[in-house]
Amino acid sequence: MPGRVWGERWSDSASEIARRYMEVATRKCTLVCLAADRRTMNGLFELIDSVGPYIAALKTHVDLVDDWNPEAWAEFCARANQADLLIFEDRKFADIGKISRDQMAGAYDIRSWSDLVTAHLISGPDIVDGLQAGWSDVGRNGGVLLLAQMSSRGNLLNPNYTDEVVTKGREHGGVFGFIGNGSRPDELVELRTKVGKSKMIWTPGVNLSVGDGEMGQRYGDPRAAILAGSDCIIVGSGIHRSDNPAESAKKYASVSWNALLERKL
Ligand code: 5BU
Repeated sequence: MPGRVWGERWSDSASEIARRYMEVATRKCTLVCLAADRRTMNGLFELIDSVGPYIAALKTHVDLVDDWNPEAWAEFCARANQADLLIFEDRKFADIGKISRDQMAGAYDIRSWSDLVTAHLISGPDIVDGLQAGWSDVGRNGGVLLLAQMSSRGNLLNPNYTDEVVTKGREHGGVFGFIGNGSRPDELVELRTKVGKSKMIWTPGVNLSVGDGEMGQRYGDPRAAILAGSDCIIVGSGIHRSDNPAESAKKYASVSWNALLERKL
């Protein structure tokens, strides 16, 4: 069933986690990853309970929750699993391989509950092995999303850097895919050409209302991002700051899913 909508992304994918994502997305008819940027555990619980059915993945910043504690977090992850969601910690690791492996442990123990994490490739390709070792240390599988582009204005990830990241990341089995700039469909088309068909591209910087966000965040149209080659729209304030997060999530779900069906035709 997922093969019919995902085409080569499904048939050419060697990643178990990527397949899991495509299955969840197909089951729930949504290509939305919610950026759950709320700063209290109660705010997070409220959010997951209301929008869980309309999203396929949940993106966290574990270090921005004011009242974080291991018990509440375990409950939050249990609810995410019950809601059939992949858990994605947007930690943007950037250190050498060994330290990245150790950072997967520590107080937050990211390796034990994340399915996906983000990383910069600025320190070289060993970071991917370090992060994969982190998951192996606790007998789990996970996937790394490398930052090939960013949505924020003035970022330093220029086209040459993007090329290097894609060339190195494309061949690595531990790389689930790449972060692309959802606010610029033309850049995404280029990125998709470089990446090929078999790896994921996930995109922050999308919002259904026009205009840009705070502090240099840029936004683009979610449908345009999917048509340009994105496989998942990462939506934060468009959902969690709306008056009715469930209704908004439903809207993003249907826009993203319809765009995927349209892309296949
Ligand atoms: P927003 O509220 O939809 O703007 O939230 C966007 C989220 O995506 C937020 O959690 C950021 O940390 C994350 N993000 C981003 O906005 N741009 C990027 O290039 C990357 C991550 Br990588």
